[in-house]
Amino acid sequence: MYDYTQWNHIFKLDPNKDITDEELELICESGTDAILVGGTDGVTLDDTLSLLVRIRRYAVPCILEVSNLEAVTPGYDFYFIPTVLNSTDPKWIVGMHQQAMKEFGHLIHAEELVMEGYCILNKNCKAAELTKSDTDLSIEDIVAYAEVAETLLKLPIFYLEYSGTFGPIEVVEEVSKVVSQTKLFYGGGISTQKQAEEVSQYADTIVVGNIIYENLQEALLTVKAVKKGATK
Ligand code: 1GP
Repeated sequence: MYDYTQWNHIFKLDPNKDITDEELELICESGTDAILVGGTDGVTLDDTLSLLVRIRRYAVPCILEVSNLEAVTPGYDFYFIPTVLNSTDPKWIVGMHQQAMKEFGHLIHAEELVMEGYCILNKNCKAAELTKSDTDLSIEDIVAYAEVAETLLKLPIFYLEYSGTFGPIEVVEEVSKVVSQTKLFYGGGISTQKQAEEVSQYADTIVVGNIIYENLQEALLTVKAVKKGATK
């Protein structure tokens, strides 16, 4: 089984967006540590299944980030389960999880499940709207959520989510000071090698999404940035 705690770079593919075979090959063979399949809306079973089959042509680990239960299929290496710590609706914190356990608990292999404590901070992103996240937070507020993840809930992952925008580096820096057992994931607006290098100083793992579909060559350079940093 793969050790996700050692991953520094992840490409996030949206099953609701098109990617050609040639582009997918470049992504899968880029040296990234894993491919995370996930999106906020329009995610269907057909799409998560067909992307899984296409990614499986390559040796890279492949994870499904579960955002709706209808689109879950066996065969992924891990299932990352988000809980949105700063949601104002309990459904996104534990509600859907409880429903999932009730329905599918008997089918689940616990060792394949990894809980991600999300803190969604771009108020204009779809995920923030959907989950009714409270994004009006100070650095101290955000750091305290990280401490909840690390100290109280002992979550494996704390995910700073700025989806679609590049977040303030001082937030990543301050959060990095309070997590150690919990891995710090950062995602949002990484679109250059320089941004990837900057965030990687503090985050254990960077997640690169949109730029794959906007500028593939820049996306590929983010892997180089992280891997270069790792050998320093
Ligand atoms: C989205 O955190 C990821 O869930 C990556 O964000 O798409 O902005 O790169 P971007």
